Amino acid sequence: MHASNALDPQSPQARAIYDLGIVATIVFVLIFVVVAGGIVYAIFRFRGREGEPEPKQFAGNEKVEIIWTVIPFLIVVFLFALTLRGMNRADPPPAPSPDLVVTGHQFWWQADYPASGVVTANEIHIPAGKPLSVRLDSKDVLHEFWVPELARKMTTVPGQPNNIWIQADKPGVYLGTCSEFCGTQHAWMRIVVVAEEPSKFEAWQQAQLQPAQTATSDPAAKGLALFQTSTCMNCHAIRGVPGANAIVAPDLTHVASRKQIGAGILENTPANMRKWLKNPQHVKPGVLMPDFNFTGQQLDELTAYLDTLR
Ligand code: HEC
Ligand SMILES: [Cu+2]
Repeated sequence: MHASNALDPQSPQARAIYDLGIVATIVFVLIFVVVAGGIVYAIFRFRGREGEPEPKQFAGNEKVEIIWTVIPFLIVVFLFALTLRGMNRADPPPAPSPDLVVTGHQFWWQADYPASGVVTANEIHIPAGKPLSVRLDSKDVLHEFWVPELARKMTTVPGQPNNIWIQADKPGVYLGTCSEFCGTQHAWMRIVVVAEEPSKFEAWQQAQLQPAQTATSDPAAKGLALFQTSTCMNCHAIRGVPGANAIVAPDLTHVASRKQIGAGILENTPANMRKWLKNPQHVKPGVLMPDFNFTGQQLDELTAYLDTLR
């Protein structure tokens, strides 16, 4: 996983935006050079010199005025046409039903795959080479979904879904982020996009569809009991655990299969999971998950249980 780079497009959609940006930049630089160059030339060529007569004075020049109206007009028309083409490539109309629904929450992303029924958080998998129609929504405030290498950025508006297309030319891991200030932990609202071969993607979907296995031996079984009795179920779902179906917070059915905890703030290791459970407010101040003051033993049990959710 590397830092995201808007200047390194990895999909036809992102490339359309990048190409438009490059052409526009070239045009702007040329205009700057011509205008600034003309000024600099005139300053030196026509500077007042000792003993020289006053230059000829005149007002209005039809020829020059037509030229400096027509040329900028043509430039604007040219950029307008390129922009329309770019918009058409980067942002075609959405599919009738989305392949993926991404919902912003303070401060994490929910991901639903309507066709298969997969529900996950903060890490989406996509088949490489295939464009996916993504519907973007929000549960609370405005967020903005942006994976610079794969797609345009798009605001998520509560109750007013927007759509984008996302695609990756080749397998890889791409990083995205919330790019509209949405509260204290806005900067830690990352999304990981894992693009993989279609067969691997299919296998991932099948694995995600499995309900969680019930922990039967300690300490994980004790951890499961703690999960069921510590109000976790008010916010989190774990398919396979009776009553655990809230979606106020990330679905934990396969939390151990994800790369990160807390939308990017920690790498997902058992040690970091324990740290998170010990004190989420310390790890991610202002996060919408309370501290529980668990004992060391309880933390070990919960960590052991969550580690079974692969
Ligand atoms: C009041 C709601 C609430 C309760 C209760 C709650 N959580 Fe959370 N939890 C959240 C939210 C919100 C997040 C996402 C935080 C973020 O990334 O901004 C979260 C994140 C997590 C994560 C990280 C998931 C991920 O994919 O990054 C784990 C693990 C977790 N909670 C476990 C628990 C456990 C175990 C309990 C019970 C002891 C619990 N939570 C109780 C709201 C809650
Ligand atoms: Cu946000």
